Amino acid sequence: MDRMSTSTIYRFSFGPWNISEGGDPFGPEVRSAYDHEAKYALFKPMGFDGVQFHDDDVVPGMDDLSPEQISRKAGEVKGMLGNQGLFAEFVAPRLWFAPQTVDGGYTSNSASDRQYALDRTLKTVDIAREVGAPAVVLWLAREGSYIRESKNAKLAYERILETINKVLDYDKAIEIWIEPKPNEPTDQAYVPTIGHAIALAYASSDPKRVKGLIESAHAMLAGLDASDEMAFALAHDKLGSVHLNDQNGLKYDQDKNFGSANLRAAFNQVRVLEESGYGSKGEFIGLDVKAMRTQQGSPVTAHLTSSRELFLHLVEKVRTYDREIERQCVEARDYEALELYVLKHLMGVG
Ligand code: GLO
Ligand code: MG
Repeated sequence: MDRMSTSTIYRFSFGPWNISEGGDPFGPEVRSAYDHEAKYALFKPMGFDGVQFHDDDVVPGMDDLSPEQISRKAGEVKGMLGNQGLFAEFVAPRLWFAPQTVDGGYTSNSASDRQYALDRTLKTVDIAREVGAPAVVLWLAREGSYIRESKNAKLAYERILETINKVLDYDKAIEIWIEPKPNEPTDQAYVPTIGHAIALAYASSDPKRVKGLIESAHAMLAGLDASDEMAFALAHDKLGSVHLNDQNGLKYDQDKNFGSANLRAAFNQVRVLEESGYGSKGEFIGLDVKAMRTQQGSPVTAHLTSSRELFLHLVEKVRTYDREIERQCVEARDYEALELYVLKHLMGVG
């Protein structure tokens, strides 16, 4: 609590996949598709300045295109963003759809699959450069296993690090933000927490350029407190971005609206971000939320605007949180009183 920021003006981002048609593993889509590129015109009016991308959100069908075609398409998207006054926050290689990534990319047992994953990631870096994004995000979707004996875990960690170093070497400016997640789609992932991600950062050939992206729900799926995960990254100056959302217990990754399952946990995430001045160097408040399948209409965007609004209300709650009461309670080690104060403050009762 030695550095308080009370003036950060937050900038928000989301990815086009957050406006979706409501399909799930047990049923088809329930909303009509909304044209992918028409989504860019929605951002600003909704209060968002940043777009998060998968590589093939920028360049659909990129595996079948030449470097020149990829560059032309990415340039076109850059123009569309410019027309809307938007920034590309990051580009993430989608390493979980192709036949070559069935058993993971960087950690696949097949040398040709690993080569595909590296080549695809370097193309993602090219795309990031074209659209002006400062970072690639590695959500290591299938870098894990379904049975422990199927891969050599030590080798897998070495391979992930080797890939990170190759990316750092390929482009001397790009940052890598690792988005940890403990499971889903694999049974067990190799980079389940921010601690793992930051260990990889320090072991890499350019630690300053390797950071983390913390998704609230992913931390909860690991049984951890998302605000502590964020604090850990912030203490190392390694919080590249966040994916704020919520999660109702240990089940599938729900991507619920921020604060909708645990308001107090959301308050603490906002408190930690505020206290550390997150956002003052241009970092975005990224959301990764999914509309309820029951919601009608197209496009459905209420989950995004509600999560943004809730974040801003919580910023107000943090800014009006009485630090003197907190100080007195902490000094007297009266945490019962502190707890009641926090809950009443959140409820808006005196
Ligand atoms: C899935 C992840 C996913 C990533 C996105 C960007 O669980 O949260 O949505 O955030 O692919 O890397
Ligand atoms: Mg995410």
